[in-house]
Amino acid sequence: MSNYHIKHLEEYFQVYRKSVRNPEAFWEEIAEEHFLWRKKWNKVLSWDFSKPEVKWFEGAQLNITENCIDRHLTTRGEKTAIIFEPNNPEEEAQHISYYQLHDRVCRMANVLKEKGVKKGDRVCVYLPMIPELAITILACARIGAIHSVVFAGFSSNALATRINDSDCKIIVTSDGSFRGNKSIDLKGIVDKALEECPGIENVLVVNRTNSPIEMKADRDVWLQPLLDAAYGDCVPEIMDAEDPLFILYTSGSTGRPKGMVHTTAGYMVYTAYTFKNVFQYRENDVYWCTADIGWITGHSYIVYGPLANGATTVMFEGVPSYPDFGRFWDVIEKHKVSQFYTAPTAIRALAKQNLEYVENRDLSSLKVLGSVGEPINEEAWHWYNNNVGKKKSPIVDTWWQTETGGIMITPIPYVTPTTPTYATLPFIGIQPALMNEEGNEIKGNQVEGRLCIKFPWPSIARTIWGDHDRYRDTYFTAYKNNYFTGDGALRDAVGYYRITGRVDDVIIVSGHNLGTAPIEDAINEHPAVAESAIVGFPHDVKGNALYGYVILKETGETRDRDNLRNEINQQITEHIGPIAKLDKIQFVSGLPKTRSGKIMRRILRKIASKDVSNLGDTSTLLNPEVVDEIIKDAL
Ligand code: 6R9
Repeated sequence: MSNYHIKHLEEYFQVYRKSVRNPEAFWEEIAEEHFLWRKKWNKVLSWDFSKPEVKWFEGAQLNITENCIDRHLTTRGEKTAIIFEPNNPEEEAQHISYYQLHDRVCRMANVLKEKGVKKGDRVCVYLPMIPELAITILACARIGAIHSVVFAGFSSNALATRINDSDCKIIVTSDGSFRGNKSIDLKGIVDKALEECPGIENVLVVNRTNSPIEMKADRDVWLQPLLDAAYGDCVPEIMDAEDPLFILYTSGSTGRPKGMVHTTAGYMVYTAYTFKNVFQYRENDVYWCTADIGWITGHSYIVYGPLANGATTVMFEGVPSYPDFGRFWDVIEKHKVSQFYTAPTAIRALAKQNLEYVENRDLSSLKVLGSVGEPINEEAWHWYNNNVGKKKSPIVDTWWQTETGGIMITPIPYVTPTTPTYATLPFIGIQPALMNEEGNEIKGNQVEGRLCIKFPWPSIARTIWGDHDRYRDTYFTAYKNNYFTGDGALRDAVGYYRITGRVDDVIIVSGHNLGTAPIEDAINEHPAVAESAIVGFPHDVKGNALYGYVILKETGETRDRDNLRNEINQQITEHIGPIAKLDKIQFVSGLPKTRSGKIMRRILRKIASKDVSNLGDTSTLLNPEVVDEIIKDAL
């Protein structure tokens, strides 16, 4: 068990040094000791960031579900793998043991096979946070199919784009989903999306809400009867280390979403090892991550990381405000949660509520608190620390990305002293670098720059599905021989990192990454709109909210401005989903542009955040006069 569980700061530094001096020896030892392989690797790592190409554990064979399920059956068969906490607290929670998980995953795997799904095929999964979601992705992994989960809050347009981008032939969905006191017609969204997706041959439907839906003959079928009839064992497909495990889409600076491809062995090793250390997980702890499996956090730290460690992981279907703002604390008390991992936006929303919601619950089971998705501000950090952790549970502020697969910069609880707003130190094996605008590394402490990673780690995404050039251009071109994260960061006097935010055209709203381009494209489709630009501005719950500047066509448009605003937001909801709606929409006659025609977002950002004292030099703009007009009418 050497090096697997880090227990004090000196050990962290020791293991860290070892991991960067000889990464191959380090990761080989972790891989040897803690996982089940059908065949060992010939080479631990080969890489070249200029191509870019990264391969870990080449030549090895395995199936990740044997590591996440089968190997626990002898020692932990009766242990609860997944606790399902339904949206409605009156509905009973489900405890799914490792035995039961094995049975359910195998049945689902057999159903997929019967529907013709083979190794390497892409399976789209559009499900709410119900056990079938975890079971379906594990079933894909069982048979070597590549899952592509689409967050069930995305619109039919966004779903269709993702289905077509990766050529999925089958989709698993449900009749509807429960969110607080609402129920959402998921199947209706799927039906609409599929009008644009000729490649989909089969739709498997989970019955969750019992709402009336249409079932298209020869295409749609209810899942449960198939599961009941299926055999409860399924021989795992033996996969190569670098076979793709899944595709997960993330927003970029340009219109099309990027289908990040993660492969099998490295992803497994890194998510399992980080899970164990970042949450200091011990046998019999109950771990709860509130993310949705539609995001990377759910993939790595609800499903794969915890299950690879034989942990008990909670899946929560609901929302923090239903039936009231005490729900999170109820769930912690009810299931005696030891590690709780959530997002700053949720913390800020809960911190606004009456303190009684937290104070009246028994939260004494908690040992570790986590934060992820965006920078956590000082106020939220202290509220979390004082009221949830009672100053006894360390907060791990974990920085990472869809592209990195696992946690990259983070404290290790009870090991790394924490400082509010600092993600602190690189995790074992991670070699960050800060770069200046000229593309050179800034050495030493008390410096600020663009955050890059110098050396590959096992769970780095290997490509963008179908577009390796875009992968190279987005991540490996700005800083030679480095992976560029898109974030800015500073390193303080003791070497702690603080993430300062995105330096590209991605805005993080309530922890969701949103690219400006797809939202602007959606707005511009409105018949009255000529052009638009959106920027983020500070929001006390969402972190950032969206501010849109919209130029209308000169058609003598006389419609009520508020109606137009609603229509524009409706347009965004249809194209992307309600998460991308604008909080403020200002109609303008022009947008500040450089002489080369690039919108000066820096100026628009300042106006949106009501900070117009220092706009910098605007005289070089193509149309400086428009700036005064925008300031005068700002919302
Ligand atoms: C895991 C996840 C990635 C972007 C990332 C950064 C921001 C995530 C953060 C954080 C500051 C943290 N981010 N964690 N910023 N502190 N602890 O969120 O992946 O959805 O791909 O977002 O989120 O800007 O680049 P993803």
